[in-house]
Amino acid sequence: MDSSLANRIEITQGDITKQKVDAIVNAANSSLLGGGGVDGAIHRAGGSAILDECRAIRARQGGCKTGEAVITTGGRLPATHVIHTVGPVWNGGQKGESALLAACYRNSLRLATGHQLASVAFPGISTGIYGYPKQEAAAIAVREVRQWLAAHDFPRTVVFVAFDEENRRLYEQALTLPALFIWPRVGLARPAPCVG
Ligand code: AR6
Repeated sequence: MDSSLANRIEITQGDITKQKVDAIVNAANSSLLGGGGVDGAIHRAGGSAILDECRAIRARQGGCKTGEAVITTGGRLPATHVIHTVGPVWNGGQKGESALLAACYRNSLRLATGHQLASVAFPGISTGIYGYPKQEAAAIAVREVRQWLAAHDFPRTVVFVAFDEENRRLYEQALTLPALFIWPRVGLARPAPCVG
């Protein structure tokens, strides 16, 4: 990786609600009204100011579609903002999941750039309740962040927050792979069967 880019990407293990960054990204659902997993943890730690702004966004635009993102205050969190993005539910990999997951990262980063936020922390969008395979999700996250940072000055730094040891390893692995490499799973031509 380009060394200046490498300096702008970090991996940390732990609870994203504790991150002192300009924005943490929430793995939300399209209602924007909260839920379990990291979404529940963010709303609990950040308090009602986040939900109030989510409700106002719902009133304006009717929630948030899969792959899109919206931004609110961080409320009581150490982070000043929360970027809420809605990841795809894993459905076998043939339902456009990878493009939607990539869009989550790009649209979240677009908001960070637009607000000139210096630092953004991402959890593994879709890799919990939504069931996205973690290795592929980490590769997509790393690819999208690299591409975005290479083309934009903001955010200066992106932190991948791994909730556990396994996820931390997967991010480390994805960062050591050549840019644009995504583990093959589906859609590859299979060798022709041997006949006769
Ligand atoms: N800090 C960092 N990562 C976390 C934390 C935390 N505090 N808690 C969980 N993770 P998930 P999804 C990791 O299920 O799959 C909600 O109900 C977790 O280990 O939170 O996108 C929403 O409302 C996993 O790797 O999000 C939606 O309905 C990753 O965060 C739905 O779940 C994402 O897991 C979204 O499902």
